Amino acid sequence: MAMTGVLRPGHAQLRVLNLEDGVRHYRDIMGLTEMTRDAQGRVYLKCREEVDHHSIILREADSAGLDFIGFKVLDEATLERLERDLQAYGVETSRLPAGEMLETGTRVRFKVPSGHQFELYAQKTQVGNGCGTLNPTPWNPAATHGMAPLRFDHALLYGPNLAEVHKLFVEVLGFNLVERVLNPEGTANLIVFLSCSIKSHDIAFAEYPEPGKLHHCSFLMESWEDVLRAGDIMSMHKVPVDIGPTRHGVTRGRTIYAWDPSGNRFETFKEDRQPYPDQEPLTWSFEALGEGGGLDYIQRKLHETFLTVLT
Ligand code: M3P
Ligand code: FE
Repeated sequence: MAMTGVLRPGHAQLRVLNLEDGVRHYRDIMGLTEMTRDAQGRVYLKCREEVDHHSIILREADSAGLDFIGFKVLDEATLERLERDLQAYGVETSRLPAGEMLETGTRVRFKVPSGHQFELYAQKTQVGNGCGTLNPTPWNPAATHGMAPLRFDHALLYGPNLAEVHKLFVEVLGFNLVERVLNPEGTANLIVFLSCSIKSHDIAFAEYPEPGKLHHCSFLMESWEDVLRAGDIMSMHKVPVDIGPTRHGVTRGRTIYAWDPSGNRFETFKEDRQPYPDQEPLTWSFEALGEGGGLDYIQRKLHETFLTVLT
């Protein structure tokens, strides 16, 4: 086993303005499975290939956006080590007890300089993907409905202090830079795509004055055909679409950006690269983000919503 440390984004808690509208979107239209609700009224949903208990948690609130993202780490010893490493680096951490989030062990919570809350955890009840573990089926018909994303894949977050956040993820959490977009002056990064695996990104950050903003949560689709089919379903249900279907030049992902009923942007996405950590990072100029097809490789334009519409 070569993957140690931080394994992957395991959950995101989203704020929605109306809980049942949110549930209709994520459960009935996107096709996640509702797993449970807790005493606070939060709804836990699972993507079909996630083997742990849940991928997305919805919390009703007066403003939309992201409460936090949780990364799963290898084991309890890794959790304790990373907690110590964060503290030694000067990051304040706190512990949420096992069970505060249902079916989930102790979480180590911390805020990064962009204003976003993250947490690390080592344990979440493994419920499986319904395919079995002995002579498994390739997919689970009972869990394959709606857009049928495989898993919660990554998020793009906007906030200040990009260089500090980038450094923390690389030096403490063991991520590597896969791609970046430079600012208009070419003097610093505007967006960084960071991976703790061989995905094109497990998390991405963009420089932005206001802290703690969500650009999108992304859901991995099985195929490009499934991205287009998700687009059909968006249209059938009048889900407002932002960009696509198209390809991002940056990361090469094939994509649609659209909005949930609270205005949180989500992405249906087919991964298209496998950047091992020995590969040199790819750099895009700010002009190339638009005209060079970084954002939209097919239309080659910088859609204005990309830089401005956030929750
Ligand atoms: C994604 C993705 C840009 C591309 C964004 C890419 C900033 O959202 O998931 O690959 O141009
Ligand atoms: Fe994305």
